[in-house]
Amino acid sequence: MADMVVLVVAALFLAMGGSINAAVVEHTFLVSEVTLRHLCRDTVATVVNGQLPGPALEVTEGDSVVVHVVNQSPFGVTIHWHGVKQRLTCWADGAGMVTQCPIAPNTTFTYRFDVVGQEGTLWWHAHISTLRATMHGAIIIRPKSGSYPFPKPHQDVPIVIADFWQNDLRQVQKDLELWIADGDHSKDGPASATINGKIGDLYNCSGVAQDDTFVLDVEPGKTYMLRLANAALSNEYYFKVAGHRLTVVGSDANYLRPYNATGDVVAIAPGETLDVLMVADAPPCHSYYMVALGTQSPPPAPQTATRLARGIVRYPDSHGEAMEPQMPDQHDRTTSFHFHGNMTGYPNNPLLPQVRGHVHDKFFLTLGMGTIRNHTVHVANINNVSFHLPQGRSLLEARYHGAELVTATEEMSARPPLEFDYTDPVLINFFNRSAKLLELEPSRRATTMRHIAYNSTVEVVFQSTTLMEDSPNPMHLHGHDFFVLAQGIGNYDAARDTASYNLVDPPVKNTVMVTGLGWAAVRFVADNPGNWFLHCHYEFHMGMGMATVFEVGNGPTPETALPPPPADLPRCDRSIAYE
Ligand SMILES: *[C@@H]1O[C@H](CO)[C@@H](O)[C@H](O)[C@H]1NC(C)=O
Ligand SMILES: *[C@@H]1O[C@H](CO)[C@@H](O)[C@H](O)[C@H]1NC(C)=O
Ligand SMILES: *[C@@H]1O[C@H](CO)[C@@H](O)[C@H](O)[C@H]1NC(C)=O
Ligand SMILES: *[C@@H]1O[C@H](CO)[C@@H](O)[C@H](O)[C@H]1NC(C)=O
Ligand SMILES: *[C@@H]1O[C@H](CO)[C@@H](O)[C@H](O)[C@H]1NC(C)=O
Ligand SMILES: *[C@@H]1O[C@H](CO)[C@@H](O)[C@H](O)[C@H]1NC(C)=O
Ligand SMILES: *[C@@H]1O[C@H](CO)[C@@H](O)[C@H](O)[C@H]1NC(C)=O
Ligand SMILES: *[C@@H]1O[C@H](CO)[C@@H](O)[C@H](O)[C@H]1NC(C)=O
Ligand SMILES: [Cu+2]
Repeated sequence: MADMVVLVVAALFLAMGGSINAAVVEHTFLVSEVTLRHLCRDTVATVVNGQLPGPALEVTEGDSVVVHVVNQSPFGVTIHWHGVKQRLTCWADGAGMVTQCPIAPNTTFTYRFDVVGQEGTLWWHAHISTLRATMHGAIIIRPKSGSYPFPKPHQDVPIVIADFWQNDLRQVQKDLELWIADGDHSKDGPASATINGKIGDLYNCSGVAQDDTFVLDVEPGKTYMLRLANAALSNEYYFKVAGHRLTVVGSDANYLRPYNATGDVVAIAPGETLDVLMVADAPPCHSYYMVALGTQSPPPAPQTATRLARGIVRYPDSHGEAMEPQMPDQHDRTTSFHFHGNMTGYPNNPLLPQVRGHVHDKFFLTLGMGTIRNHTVHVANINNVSFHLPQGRSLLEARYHGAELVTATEEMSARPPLEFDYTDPVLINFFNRSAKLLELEPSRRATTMRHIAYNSTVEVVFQSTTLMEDSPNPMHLHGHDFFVLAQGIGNYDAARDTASYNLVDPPVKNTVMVTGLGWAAVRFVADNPGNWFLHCHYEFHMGMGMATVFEVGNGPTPETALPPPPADLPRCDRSIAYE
């Protein structure tokens, strides 16, 4: 295990209008394999600095971040700074084969970027293959002024929800690329959920309870800011603390108008973050479980074992059994839909006037599953095309150097090729496929991209489909935040649904949870040149092709154009295994 090297170097930047203070936050991320012992078994995992979760990046808004990644693992790796806007630093976005080739074993690469105009919680994770299961950590961004739009909390508490796998994840990934539709996948699943890397107290090893529990010690009367991130590969989670009110004040490093979560339960999709205030005002003679419960679609969708992790909120005088919270049902979709629907932002966002004005590009994107090779191999897709990563060179390098790719790219269509009843329940059952499903499921693979002119206002309506399953889709865009204008159940109808758009105070997010039987509408301003991945944050949907890329053009001036790549950008070496 290597020690984390953290240097905070004060630096003075001369800006046009005078001088401002900003710091450089510098870390070394040593990537290596460690053996974790959980549930009676040793599991080899690729981690950063010997830790799971990895080190938290703590910055003040306006800081510069420098992270030296030293790869001592046997795999090519990249690290994505999820939600960091990366203005003019697309090269540091870390999306494998989209913005860079992987950092080869025994080599290093330094990520350099600024964190500007965002406050709250984000997270970082590996963005190549399934390595993010064990390579992830929180990013905490504090306001430069020291003041929040709510009373300053007593303490920050990062809460990273994830899942713990005992399968060989590289094999799981390979299986995805050739997912045999009728194969046996019952063993493909995490062994448990985790809170801050700990599996809790619900699992036994040879009949002996494991006690590996995250404990938050609180002082009565104080307010705690729970900084939640969902790093799980595959599940949305409900999170609740027995006996405590949860007030939501931010998400995806944007402030929200504070609201009390109905039933004091919050819903967090993979990729999402939430800032939640919790006042330690419960009777201090008890301790209280915090529970993270994975959700899943009801049958006929295939069922997995319940995913559940517990931590404890402990008061100085706690004794006896901890109190348990009443959780929603794991099949409950309504609580999540309303939880997300209750988010509103602040009306003073500088991009809102542009978002209210003329929309240059409108996309209607269907999200679903399909098959290739005469119904035998399962894929996920957007507008009926399953995204295929390019080989040998990243999309951004191909663009920058004007080079051809081995695999040609094609323009992603603005609308799906066919109109059908996207949320028809007859399509869900893939164990016993209807004639309609057999007709609609054939899909194909391609590397799709869509060119967007600099400074365009873009609208994307995401429509989940019930093709072979009715799971929700947490859609994540790199390099930009978007305004979530509306969501609904059933099939989107522009004539009817644009009337429901919130153009007054929409929440600003980088990940939108698109409900399984419905749609969500977002808009953003394409003010950041680069090649930006747009994908579902369910690892398996992404791995199976539910993705595409927005290629945002350069602006008219050097200050609005993508600069050259850093000198140490990893070389694309075809001999390196990218999985
Ligand atoms: C990386 O370096 C180590 C130690 O020198 C060596 O054992 C290993 O084979 C190297 N790995 C690769 C892929 O070159
Ligand atoms: C663990 O053991 C306890 C006590 O024997 C039992 O009540 C519980 O159901 C077991 N849990 C699991 C996940 O096997
Ligand atoms: C949340 O609930 C508390 C206690 O009931 C109340 O004092 C507070 O005003 C509520 N906050 C919001 C934003 O509704
Ligand atoms: C907000 O939550 C409440 C209670 O769950 C729900 O009735 C309401 O429909 C939600 N609002 C939106 C816009 O989803
Ligand atoms: C596709 O699969 C069906 C059913 O297994 C089979 O009858 C048919 O011949 C196959 N078609 C092709 C072109 O391979
Ligand atoms: C498959 O579905 C059809 C109707 O859609 C039904 O008649 C048949 O019994 C189902 N078969 C099985 C094995 O469930
Ligand atoms: C997708 O395209 C294929 C081939 O063109 C077609 O057979 C299939 O019905 C389409 N499905 C959907 C959902 O658009
Ligand atoms: C972007 O577009 C808006 C609205 O059309 C315009 O006001 C603004 O000046 C443009 N910004 C740049 C940098 O081109
Ligand atoms: Cu998805």
